[in-house]
Amino acid sequence: MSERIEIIAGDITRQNVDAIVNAANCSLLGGGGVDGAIHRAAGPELLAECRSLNGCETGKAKITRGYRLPAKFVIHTPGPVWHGGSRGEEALLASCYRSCLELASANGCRTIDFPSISTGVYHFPLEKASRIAVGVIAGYLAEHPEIERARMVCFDGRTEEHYKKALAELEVRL
Ligand code: AR6
Repeated sequence: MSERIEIIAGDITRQNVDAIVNAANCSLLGGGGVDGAIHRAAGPELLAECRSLNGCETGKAKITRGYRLPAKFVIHTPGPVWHGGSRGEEALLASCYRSCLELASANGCRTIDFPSISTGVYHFPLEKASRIAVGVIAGYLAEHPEIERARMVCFDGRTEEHYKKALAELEVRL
């Protein structure tokens, strides 16, 4: 299934896919980083729909329309803040990816793009985060042929390199 996973460099707000994922916070009412970029590009209707959702727990996900984005849907997931690893951060990050993929399947999405959840302001170590992300995505795709392609859209070169390495290591193990 790993040929259905791609790592690309780019801006997730520009991607023409069924769903993009937003690395949100529990309020779902916007913020900085990729969250701010998605809200700016989608327009105020996105915030209006998010207000009706009553927030979201860390590790879970909620879906909205994409409004002015090329993507049809936005799947919002609050990642864990990194506190050193003793507060269940790894399991919570895995749960973010899984919850987003489940929502994508439930809503008929065949293509989904992820940002690097939690590795910005939330300071999750990139090496660990990239292994978790590609591991969960590969496992899910193996069981779910309805998802044709999942991509990690990396905003900087360091992030892209880590995800490419994690995917290459996974392919060696498969
Ligand atoms: N496209 C793709 N990736 C992006 C983009 C973009 N347009 N912009 C930034 N990134 P962060 P977090 C990358 O901090 O760590 C927000 O305020 C960025 O370079 O956006 O999960 C929320 O409201 C990094 O690699 O998300 C929360 O409060 C990755 O996206 C909090 O930040 C994630 O960085 C969530 O923190």
